[in-house]
Amino acid sequence: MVSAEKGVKLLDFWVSPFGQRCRIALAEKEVEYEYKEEDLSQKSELLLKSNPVHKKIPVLLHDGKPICESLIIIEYIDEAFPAKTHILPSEPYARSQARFWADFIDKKVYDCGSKLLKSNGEAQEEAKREFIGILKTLETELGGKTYFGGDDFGLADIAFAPFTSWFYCFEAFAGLSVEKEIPKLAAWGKRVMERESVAKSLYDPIKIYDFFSLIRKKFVDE
Ligand code: GS8
Repeated sequence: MVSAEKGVKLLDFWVSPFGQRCRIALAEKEVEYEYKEEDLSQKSELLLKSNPVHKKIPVLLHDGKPICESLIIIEYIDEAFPAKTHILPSEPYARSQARFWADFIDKKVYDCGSKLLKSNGEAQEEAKREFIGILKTLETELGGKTYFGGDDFGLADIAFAPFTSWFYCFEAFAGLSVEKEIPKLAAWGKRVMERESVAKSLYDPIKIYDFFSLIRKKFVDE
């Protein structure tokens, strides 16, 4: 265990998939840290000072030094905290592939998944078609492997894992059953939830459903 005195702090917001990625990485590396929940409608001075460019969570503070952007934070955690487990593989080609898929997930999943949950009617149908395509691409990459990188849980798994707790919402709000349409990805989702690092970093899908119900009241005419 890395001791808390090392001064690791995470500025976060409970439902953020980006923050959850960092929580999973910290748990994988067994790093103790102080969790600080941010009110995004009234950001703290510490958040504004630590991420003056984007003003977003998550921010990892290590001995007072800020690191921003979830995928960069994960790589930092992997490099800065020695442990038995490595999030990125050591072989350069395998590292490049882990980064490629984490980047694909980063560019595609949040935006299209949010669109799907914040729309109705034709706009939602269009988002659904696009989203199924994105998930099928991921399923093809996964193939018969246990994790995206093969036998070891890694960067792309951490990048996507938080979205497994959105699967229930996809079905409830958009009639998309990941289990039926993209079964291998659904099975991967169950597998990653068996890891303690993932299970303790995510919230019950019903809590996520309640959160998106409020969001939909604001954004969607039903
Ligand atoms: C995204 C962080 C983000 O969107 C990352 O860390 O990977 N690319 C970044 N953070 C959101 C909360 S999650 O929806 C945020 O902090 N929003 C506050 C704002 O936009 O004012």
